[in-house]
Amino acid sequence: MSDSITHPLDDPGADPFAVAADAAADIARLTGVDRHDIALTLGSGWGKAADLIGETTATLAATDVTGFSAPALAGHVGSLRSILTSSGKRVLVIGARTHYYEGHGVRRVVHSVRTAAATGAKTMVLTNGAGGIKPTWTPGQPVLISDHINLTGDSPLEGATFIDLTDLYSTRLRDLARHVDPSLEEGVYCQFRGPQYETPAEVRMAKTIGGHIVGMSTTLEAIAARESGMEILGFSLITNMAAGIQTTPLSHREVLEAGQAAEPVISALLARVIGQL
Ligand code: 8IG
Repeated sequence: MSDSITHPLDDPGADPFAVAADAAADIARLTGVDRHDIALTLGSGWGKAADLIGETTATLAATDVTGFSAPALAGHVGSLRSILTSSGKRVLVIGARTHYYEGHGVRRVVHSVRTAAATGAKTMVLTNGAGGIKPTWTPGQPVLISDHINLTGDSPLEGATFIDLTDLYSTRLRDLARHVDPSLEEGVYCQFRGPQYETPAEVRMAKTIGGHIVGMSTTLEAIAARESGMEILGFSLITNMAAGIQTTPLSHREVLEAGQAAEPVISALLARVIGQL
């Protein structure tokens, strides 16, 4: 990659937390907001939520913030927004996710989470679009993430950093989300490396080992968020039934369309949940 030579996280001697602190200083300077309370990463299908959370006081190009990369994919928005809620909370909305499958390394995948922590955020809300394994689920349905299985074989933790992952997806925050919408179901999220979707056999494996949702993000970010001491809430939008659960081939277009159709409903839900945090 042409930018990899100068990317601050690609220097093996760099301290990723120092780079995150620099990014947080950029955000404070460019937004005029010294500290944020909540961070929200918007995955596919969730993009409209930002408009409903509160008043946007600043919008930044992710590329103006230290260590952030340009978005790899159309449909993924490369911006950061600072939002003021009606209850006076400051929300940092991250519309620029770096995926593990982009191959830039896990430091770049979790940089936004470490930056969010460095801005002061105590709560990390992670959203994504994903495939559903539970046969009762339908495309367009939002579900809470109750736990995860990290199948990337990688970790954002460096060295002998033994981090407890009990109650990683906070029971307290899930209860709060269900208070807003009692019909919310939940499941275990399996992160595959991607970018190919799973084979039907891989989906059967995920089901056998206790998974309900298949996706290509979130678990590495959640681990980094826990390492940084944040409380985590995770949502998946089921945009498609996982391969083999649905009998027709998966297409990226279908995934985007399911996301677009569900967007107003799930965005309103997310905004209401954030209003309760
Ligand atoms: I949207 O079916 C979306 N993202 N791994 N599998 C995986 N990621 C996804 C899927 C899916 N749908």
